[in-house]
Amino acid sequence: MKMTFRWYGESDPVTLEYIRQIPGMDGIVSAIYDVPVGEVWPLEKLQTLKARIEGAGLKFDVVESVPVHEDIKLGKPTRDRLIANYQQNIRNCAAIGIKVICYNFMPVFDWTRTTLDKKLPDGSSCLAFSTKEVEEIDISKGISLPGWDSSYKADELKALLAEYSKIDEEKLWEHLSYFLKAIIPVAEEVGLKMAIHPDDPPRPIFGLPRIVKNRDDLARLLKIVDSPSNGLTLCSGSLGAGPQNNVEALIREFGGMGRIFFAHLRNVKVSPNGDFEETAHASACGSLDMAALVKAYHDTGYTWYVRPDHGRMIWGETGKPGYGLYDRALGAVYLNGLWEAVDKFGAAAK
Ligand SMILES: [Mn+2]
Repeated sequence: MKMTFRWYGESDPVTLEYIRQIPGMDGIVSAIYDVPVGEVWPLEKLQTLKARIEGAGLKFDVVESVPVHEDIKLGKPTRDRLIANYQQNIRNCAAIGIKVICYNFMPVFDWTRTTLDKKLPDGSSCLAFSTKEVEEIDISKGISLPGWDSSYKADELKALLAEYSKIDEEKLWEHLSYFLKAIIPVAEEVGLKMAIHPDDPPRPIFGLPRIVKNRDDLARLLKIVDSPSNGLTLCSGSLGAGPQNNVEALIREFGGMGRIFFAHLRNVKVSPNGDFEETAHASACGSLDMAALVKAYHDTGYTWYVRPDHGRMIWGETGKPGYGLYDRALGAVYLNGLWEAVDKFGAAAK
């Protein structure tokens, strides 16, 4: 297991120099943020980013994410040009030594929360999701969701949602298959792993289809192109927010197949009605048994990348919700501690 930390580039208030001081931190997960979705990331930009990260004493092996253009998800005629660009992005990433690309196939909305600063009893704040609040949103009037800084104007969003009204789950699967069949051979050729991030939360929202939300979806996806380059980002917080998902079993099944290349390890406190909040990483703070998850990775011989996922805002820190320094650093150290304990004593204890 290699510990990494997400960094949003030079505008990120959390500096590489601080990240380097987290004990056991090995690498940075980042992306090119100033190229429009669907276009090619110039090699020079990737080289500059890599040099900056390595100059700070960290590795740059994982890109999160190369976003997938909506036209690809919608299966529009323009998709072939956009897929060719995506193929070129895979080649460019491989050319600078990237080993894993994380991406997702969620229509329109990426991760969705209803609040970014839910106050917890200890005075910290976290991201949270309320099913009732989401159900009350009338999308015909436009959507303003916290943290969702879309470049769409209200009428553009309306048009996009209208296009998706013709796309059901099976159609979206067709479009994902078309995409995978085009990009996985390229990833294979350049020796890079594609790792899809599950839907967050793992259920349809606003009537939009979501197809990467449970065990059967993950198994189906891996079979579409049965290649060692077609793999998963297993996000415990995203999948764990679905009562249908046993995250430990998913790690054992898909990790056992050697198809998990990136692990997002965070805890989440789930209510029976589907509401959830993002807690501190420790098992005692949420619904997931983090020690059992780490042990499952260890048992499957996991050698790939891991990162703490979102953290709370603590100790008066301000900044990008979910992506402060302190709580994620605590998460990284905790996860490294669990790994060391399992590594040294896990086998004997079993
Ligand atoms: Mn995640």
